Amino acid sequence: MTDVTKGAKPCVLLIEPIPSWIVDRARDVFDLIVLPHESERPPAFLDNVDRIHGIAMPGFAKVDAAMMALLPNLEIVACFGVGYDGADVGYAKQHGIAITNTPDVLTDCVADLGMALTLATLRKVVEGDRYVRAGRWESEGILDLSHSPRGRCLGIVGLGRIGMALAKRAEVFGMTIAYHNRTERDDVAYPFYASAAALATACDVMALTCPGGEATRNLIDEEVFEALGSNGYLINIARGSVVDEVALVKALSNHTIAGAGLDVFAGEPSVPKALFAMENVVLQPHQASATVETRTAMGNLTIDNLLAHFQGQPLPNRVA
Ligand code: NAP
Ligand code: 8YV
Repeated sequence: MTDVTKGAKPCVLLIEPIPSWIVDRARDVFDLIVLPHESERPPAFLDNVDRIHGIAMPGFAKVDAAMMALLPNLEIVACFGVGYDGADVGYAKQHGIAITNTPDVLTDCVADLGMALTLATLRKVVEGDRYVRAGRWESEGILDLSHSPRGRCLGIVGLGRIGMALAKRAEVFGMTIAYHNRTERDDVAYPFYASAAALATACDVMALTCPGGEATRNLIDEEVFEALGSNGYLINIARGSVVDEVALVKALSNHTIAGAGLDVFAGEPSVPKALFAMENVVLQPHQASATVETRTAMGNLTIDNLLAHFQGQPLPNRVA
């Protein structure tokens, strides 16, 4: 392990985008190599692979086995995000590479966007904005009526930190809560459903707040959309990979479901073009945690995890 107490700054590869003031703070304490994108291989990276002991990466970046294998002295991958599905956990475990993340500090902001998407979708907030800007209010009269969240059931897939924070917000807006996890919780009274399809049958709005990765890939599929039904809505603030996107586009086009609020997509930043023309869909550029306050806290936690590692201290947020 590189020992920072002996003077030399440990060499860390930082994959962008990470806010500039966090990069500046990282530069103060690490010998920093900045990679504009995980797929790039500039000489500044390739000529220094032996020196790199740590990686700081956005939660949605891909640090796969091939990337880690390039770095013979890699000791730690610190994710700038709570989701770490972009890092190859199996390879890291096999090679004694630690993985850390940034839980808790982003929970409120992500839940806020989940609630904002729920309201925007049901209450036609973005559609209404487009309607006014296009002069249609004046030329066509009032917008079609929207729907109240009050009295509707929010079905949460992944009732963890963010799911719970979203549940609390939804209750303030008069919604009831149900959920699906792999394991039933013994500390909440919300009804539990053993599958996503069973939850979809019972709820009006389904919100996704579970991790991405192979275990949840395409968990929300055609069967779930059929069960959610023509008055049902999907809100995704988890990962694009959790949803079968082809089935989603079909369900929205055929009105199998009523609408969707989406912050995340399977092939980000590419978004299925068919969604662009749909009035009943609200789209966001994976920005649920993207406030100055939260991204600063996430950046500081990412650096704290790296520093703890290089100082031989216990890691605050080790996940593998
Ligand atoms: P968390 O506290 O670990 O909660 C995850 C929940 O998902 C747990 O309740 C877990 O319960 C459930 N879960 C795990 N695997 C599951 C599966 N295969 N099927 C069904 N449920 C499953 O994590 P968190 O801090 O709330 O974060 C959740 C996720 O939100 C992250 O992993 C990330 O992908 C996403 N996120 C997105 C953004 C964004 O910008 N849009 C920002 C932050 C986080 P069980 O273990 O009992 O299954
Ligand atoms: C960020 C996220 O968008 O925490 C996560 O899992 O997806 C988000 O907070 C991302 O990690 C920023 O790098």
